[in-house]
Amino acid sequence: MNITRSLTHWGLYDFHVDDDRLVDVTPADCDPDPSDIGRNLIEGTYKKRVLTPAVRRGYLNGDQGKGRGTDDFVDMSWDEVIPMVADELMRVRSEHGNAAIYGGSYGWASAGRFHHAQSQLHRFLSCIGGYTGSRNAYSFAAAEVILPHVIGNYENLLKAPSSWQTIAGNTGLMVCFGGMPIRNSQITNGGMAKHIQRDAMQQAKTSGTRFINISPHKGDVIDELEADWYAIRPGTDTALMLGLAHEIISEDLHDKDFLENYCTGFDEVRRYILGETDGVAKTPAWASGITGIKDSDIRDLARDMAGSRTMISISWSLTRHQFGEQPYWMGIVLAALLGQIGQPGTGIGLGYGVENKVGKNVQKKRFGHLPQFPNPVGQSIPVSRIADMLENPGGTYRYDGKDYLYPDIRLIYWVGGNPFHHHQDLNRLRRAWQKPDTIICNEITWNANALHADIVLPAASFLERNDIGGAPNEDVLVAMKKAIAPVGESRSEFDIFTAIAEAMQVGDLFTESKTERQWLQEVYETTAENNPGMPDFETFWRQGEHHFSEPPAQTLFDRFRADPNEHPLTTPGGLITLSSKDIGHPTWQAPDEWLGNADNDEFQLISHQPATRLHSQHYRGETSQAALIDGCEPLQMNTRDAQKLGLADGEKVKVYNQRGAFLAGLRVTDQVMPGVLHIATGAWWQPDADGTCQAGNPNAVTPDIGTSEIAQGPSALSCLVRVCRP
Ligand SMILES: Nc1nc2c(c(=O)[nH]1)N[C@H]1C(S)=C(S)[C@@H](COP(=O)(O)OP(=O)(O)OC[C@H]3O[C@@H](n4cnc5c(=O)[nH]c(N)nc54)[C@H](O)[C@@H]3O)O[C@H]1N2
Ligand SMILES: Nc1nc2c(c(=O)[nH]1)N[C@H]1C(S)=C(S)[C@@H](COP(=O)(O)OP(=O)(O)OC[C@H]3O[C@@H](n4cnc5c(=O)[nH]c(N)nc54)[C@H](O)[C@@H]3O)O[C@H]1N2
Ligand SMILES: [Mo]
Repeated sequence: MNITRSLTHWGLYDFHVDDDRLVDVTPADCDPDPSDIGRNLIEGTYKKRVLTPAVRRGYLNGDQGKGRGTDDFVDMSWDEVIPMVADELMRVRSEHGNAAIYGGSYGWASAGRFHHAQSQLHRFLSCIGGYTGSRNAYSFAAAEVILPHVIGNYENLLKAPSSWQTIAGNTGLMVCFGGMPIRNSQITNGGMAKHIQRDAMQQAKTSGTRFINISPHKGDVIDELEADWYAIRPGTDTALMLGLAHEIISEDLHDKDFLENYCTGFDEVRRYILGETDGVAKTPAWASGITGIKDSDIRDLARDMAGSRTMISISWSLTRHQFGEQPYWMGIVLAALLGQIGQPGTGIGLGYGVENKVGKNVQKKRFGHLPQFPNPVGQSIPVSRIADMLENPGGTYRYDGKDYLYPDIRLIYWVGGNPFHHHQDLNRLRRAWQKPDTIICNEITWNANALHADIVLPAASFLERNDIGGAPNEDVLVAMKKAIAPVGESRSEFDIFTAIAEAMQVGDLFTESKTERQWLQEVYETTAENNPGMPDFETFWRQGEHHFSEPPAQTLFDRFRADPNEHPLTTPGGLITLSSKDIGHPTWQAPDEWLGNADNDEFQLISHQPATRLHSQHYRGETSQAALIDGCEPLQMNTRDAQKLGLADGEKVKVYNQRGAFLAGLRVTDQVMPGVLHIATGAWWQPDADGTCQAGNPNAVTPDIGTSEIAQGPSALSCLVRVCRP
């Protein structure tokens, strides 16, 4: 038995290998709260593996994409498939230009900084003349675009807000919009050695912080924190914030000095809140009618917030609604009214608990990575406008105040992400996916992503190659040593792109004549140059990991608070922009689909991150499978709703709307509010002949519309559905 330690997005583990087969996965001793997601790897590494290069039968017969998603595949050798890929890339490049190659390839891939799938793809595509890329993330695209206008550099606000250590002992009241579900803290992109969130939350509680959970789901804050639960209709937080602001202003509880010295544009927002510009005063009673929260509760909460040392936390999920820019903007207005931004334990932070790193003491380290060439095409689309782009070549779209044209995509190359898990309205995506001439992907497993491609190249998993892993705002750098031989004929990302680059006569440009080992040494040495006190490469590789010392606690915006002239924000005027001539001010806008316009038998479907896996990865693994009901993803429904529909816990149900349908296993509970359904994302999309997903992927029914013309982010959570027996 060999034990090899390696890193995943969900923690540091020992991989037990017997006769070149992974037989057990145990967490590293140093992790105080390890994640069970790791156990998925034992079976997940082998089940449904792509074992050889494979080409879709209809593609070989020239079916022009018609059979994508339904066809079978023909196994090929690497020697046959590499020239096929190289020739097709060269054909598209010469007939249509490099902009016709879509290499956006969004997705989480695996930990490891060298074989990182998208980095390898982007470097390779830049070597052959470039590609159309994507910008912003599914996670919080709306925030990425609005925050630079409002509060400047958004990175810290989203990923390194004031640390838990400043909350314990300083924060009287923590108001959590979207809660801070502990299931999500299992993850940090890039990996961590220690899960700190549960302990940090409990320490804050012990030191006297009171928690408020504003969410459609009671479980979004752990029971130990004894949070007061304000069940809110999804997508209406902006209205609640406006109601709170109205109460604070009309009771004269707002901090005029802060608004005067650190903000611009308060007067315009104030007039909107009080109803002077549109005749509608955004009173608590008004907000109550929209949010479903009692008028008196809104008034009490507003006074509590103004009378306490208050931290406002807003989960990233609020951005994944139509008009998802607004709650973040309005949340900043609310925090500005309280005037506590930049002081220890108070102000605003976006997404405590969303990933393990959020709320840690963070000093962002500079790590080495695979270097990139500039992309000669220099063009990208907002990440979740992919189906829109494929359907509308030459069409226009508006984004962040400007108009853009969609390119005409002829070839898609996808690695390290699963669009047939992550994109909205998958039936539309499947139709749009018929359009390009060719779709290539490197995949580990035969998931819906692989099944919708023409050419599938088998990728080795992180256990089957050497790499160096770590996240710059976490605590460890790990020598990710190969634990088993590549399964089947799979190859590492670097080997795959090296072979294609060589076939296209750009091998030396792509590899710089360096081996995997030489690249790893370079990645490591860049890291060591930027982080004093690290050993030399050979010692590091032998020792297997380097733990960084913990940086001091941080208070977000403390320097701006101390002297806004000396330390201005990166906004146009250096101050917090509550409103401006260019961008206006935050407003309440009703989404197209929400409980406010639902029919009696409609529900709002919330599709959240899964507790038992990372997105769709290792869906076939044991932790993920153990949580299913009769092979389907569990769907949470309120007890009253289930009684009304005559449905029982454990039953199989069908969830549907005009866009599609999926099956799920019913879980009846009082944790979710009436009118709302809660389901995890990530079940492998498996449509039957009618397009009903048999496994329970909610993106069978979610709407594929941009958040707004500001960010064009995904709006997965603004979604109405009905439920019946299948
Ligand atoms: N309805 C709804 N949809 C959502 C969301 C939601 O809240 N609701 N959330 C959205 C969010 S925030 C996100 S981030 C996305 C996540 O969406 P994705 O990041 O696309 O999801 P993953 O399942 O992590 O996809 C990673 C894929 O990469 C493959 N892979 C892993 N390592 C490697 C490698 O080394 N090489 C190659 N070639 N492949 C590899 C895995 O097999 C897997 O198929 O989903 C979004 N979709
Ligand atoms: N275990 C695990 N952890 C993960 C991931 C994973 O796949 N698995 N994915 C990671 C990724 S990529 C990301 S981006 C983050 C995402 O982190 P979040 O965006 O925080 O994730 P969600 O789980 O979608 O949403 C959190 C909660 O918000 C609530 N909510 C939804 N809509 C509303 C609303 O309109 N108003 C209010 N007040 N509440 C609402 C829901 O009840 C939900 O449980 O999670 C990360 N963590
Ligand atoms: Mo995400």
